[in-house]
Amino acid sequence: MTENFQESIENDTIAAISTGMVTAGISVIRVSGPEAVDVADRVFFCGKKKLKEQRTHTIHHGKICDKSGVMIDEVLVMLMRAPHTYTGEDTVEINCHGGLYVTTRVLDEVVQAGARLAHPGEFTKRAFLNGKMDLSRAEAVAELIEADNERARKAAAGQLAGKEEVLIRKYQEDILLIMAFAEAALDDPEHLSVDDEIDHIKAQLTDMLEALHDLHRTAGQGKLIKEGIRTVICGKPNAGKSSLLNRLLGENRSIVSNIAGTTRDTISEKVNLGTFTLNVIDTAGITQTDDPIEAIGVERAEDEIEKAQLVLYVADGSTPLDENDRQIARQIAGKNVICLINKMDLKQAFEEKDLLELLDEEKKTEDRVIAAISAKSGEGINELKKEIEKMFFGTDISGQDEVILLGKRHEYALAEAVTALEQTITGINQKISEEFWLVDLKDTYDRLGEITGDTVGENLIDEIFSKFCMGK
Ligand SMILES: Nc1nc2c(ncn2[C@@H]2O[C@H](COP(=O)(O)OP(=O)(O)OP(=O)(O)O)[C@@H](O)[C@H]2O)c(=O)[nH]1
Ligand SMILES: [Mg+2]
Repeated sequence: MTENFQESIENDTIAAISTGMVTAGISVIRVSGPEAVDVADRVFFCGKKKLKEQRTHTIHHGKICDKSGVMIDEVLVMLMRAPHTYTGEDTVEINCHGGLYVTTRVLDEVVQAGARLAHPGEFTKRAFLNGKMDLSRAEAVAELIEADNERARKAAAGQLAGKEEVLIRKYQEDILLIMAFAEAALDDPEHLSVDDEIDHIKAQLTDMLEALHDLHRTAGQGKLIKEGIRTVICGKPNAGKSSLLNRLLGENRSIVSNIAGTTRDTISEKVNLGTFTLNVIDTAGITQTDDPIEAIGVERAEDEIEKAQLVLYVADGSTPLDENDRQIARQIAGKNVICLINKMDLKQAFEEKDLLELLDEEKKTEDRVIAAISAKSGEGINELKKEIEKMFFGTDISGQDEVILLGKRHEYALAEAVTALEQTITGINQKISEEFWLVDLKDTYDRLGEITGDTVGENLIDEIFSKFCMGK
């Protein structure tokens, strides 16, 4: 439980730069701990005013000075007293000017005045240890900072708002009630009987198992949202693959030319499409070739198709389908494919049904869509984004409401909870004595507790917070 760690809270005052280490208009230096206000009073001057005598949650204008009284910067200071602060401790935030040097100088003064430099994630760790948030919400802070698309932000914000915690604690509560009843029945067999309630208990646990399975399945989505969809752009030479990458990126990253075989090696880029992210690999055109270098490129393209979660097959709409397209159709069989008929701005040399026929002659692709685009003009690109979103997430962003597991730790803990719950139900089905299946049920409870942080060890807590950024 959180209380187990209470004695291990280091009772000193910590400080760090909470804004990024880049030159900016303003930087924030956060100071937290029992001495935070005294430390600030040693470096902050505003006439005769002492922060110690001021009300909580007030802002003060003044200057930070060194020991000899020379001004280092003109600042705004936010005074926030425990317990209504992020860490649950007395906190002072100094808004100074955002030059790297001046910010570091202000931090130096704060440290010389008695604060210790904070470790990465130490403010949030204190928030957790002081019971301001459960572990799932504390981790959501890091997820939110790292989020690079709207789906990731939304999932992290939901977790920060406690959506996952509330859900997990609800299951824990249900388990606790069953355990309490079973244990009461063991103590008082004359008046209470588990056997009388066993069908009801089993039904309840079976429903819970289904819900936990569903929740566990969201981890796949979480991974896609966080890490991006591994996407390969393939097609025959000159089809417009590199033009498509450039169009998606909004910049000329990959060399485009009318010479077939321009792209020789694979090129990887992270493409942020607003609501989700693609990890796109542009490849060499697939063709039969005697050129040994081009052949290596083709081999790499084929390897990338194997590993891809999404294949964007670019067909050149201005030239007839040929043997190269047939070879590609074989390569992409069984994958999630979006077939793009590119160069829709030019006279078309074949129709959509011709491409469908070609694909169907080869093995059927898992899930495929055909769309016309022009990588050159950008026509059809928005529709392409929508198709990808539909293929991987089912709905647009407004439909993303459920809790989505972010992070392996949550996924593993939940998988173990599912296993323990399955064992509980198996035990009940086998009519073993409740003392035995109660052990598995308690295990389910504990595994769920790993997500909220109720049942994790101190080492794990340290490990989790050490991955946070400095100043958070
Ligand atoms: N009209 C028109 N031309 C396009 C379009 N897309 C690409 N092109 C042109 O087609 C040629 C080949 O484009 P690339 O993007 O280099 O094609 P690629 O598939 O990467 O070619 P390789 O790397 O050689 O395999 C260039 O001259 C592009 O300007 C399009 O939508 N319309
Ligand atoms: Mg190319």
